[in-house]
Amino acid sequence: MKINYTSEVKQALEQKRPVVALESTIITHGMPWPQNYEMAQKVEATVRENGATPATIAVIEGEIYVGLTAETLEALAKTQDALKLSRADLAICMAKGLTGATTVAATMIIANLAGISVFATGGIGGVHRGAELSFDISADLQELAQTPVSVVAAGPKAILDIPKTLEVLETLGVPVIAFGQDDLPAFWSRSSGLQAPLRMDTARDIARAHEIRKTLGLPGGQLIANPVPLDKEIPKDHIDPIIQVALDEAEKRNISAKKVTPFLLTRILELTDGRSLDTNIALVLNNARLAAEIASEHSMLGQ
Ligand code: PSU
Ligand code: MN
Repeated sequence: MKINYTSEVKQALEQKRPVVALESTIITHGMPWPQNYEMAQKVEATVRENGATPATIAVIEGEIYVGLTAETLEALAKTQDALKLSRADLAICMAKGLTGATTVAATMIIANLAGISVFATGGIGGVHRGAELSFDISADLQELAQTPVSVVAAGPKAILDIPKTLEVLETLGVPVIAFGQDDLPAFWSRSSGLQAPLRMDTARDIARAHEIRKTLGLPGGQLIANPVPLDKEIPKDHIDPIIQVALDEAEKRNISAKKVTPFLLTRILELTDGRSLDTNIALVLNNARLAAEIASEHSMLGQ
């Protein structure tokens, strides 16, 4: 499999220095231009400031890229028609020579191929509200069950059914680890009102647990739920009614499948006058910081 690496990422991997994978759907489908490009650059800078090399992952004209140049990143951020690639779409996009942004699931697959153990994003996909009728459960959950990458997110997105998402992750044997607190964070809010199944307080323990899972022969990764910084959080009772308005609209307009998450994120941004975007950016940067620390611990463990 041909993978295009930036020289920076290639060198870091060869020298077993810390590398953090970053997804691209958050750029193309999660935020508007130009904030998406500014966010992507800031995330890469944050990873570097914290001692690791950033590797933003995407498919450009049918080829896999692990690490993007500033020009490619800018072009991708401006693209209107990039595909949203999950596990099911990756090979088809490549066979057709098309350009696509990778979701959490597809980014994990490529990170693993490239030998990268740690990945930072905003929020993962999960079980959608009303899934008992729509059957809408993100492929991100299955991926966490089978691909050995630790994903640092701010918890499942609050637009989801969080209790059901936790149940599915438990069934799939995925460790859901709150970082530094007992409560499970819920993306824009520091707490979902639910206790997280597991808690860890140091990057070192997270890296060690990842390696121990491998030694035990357990497939799959870990979900690290890192709470958004306090000064940027939107408390649960403030965001919940706004989410409800967006969900009602999505239902009325028959938004389904891949379009649901981008539609809800865009509507919530509008309904909060941009505050949700501010919070989204802050939490991604916070996750990039923790992911860089975890990646550094992996390097020290000699992995
Ligand atoms: N986190 C964000 N913004 C996003 C996403 C995550 O802050 O846009 C994307 C991720 O790529 C995730 C995807 O994998 O949404 C989930 O989409 P779906 O619910 O359709 O599986
Ligand atoms: Mn879905």
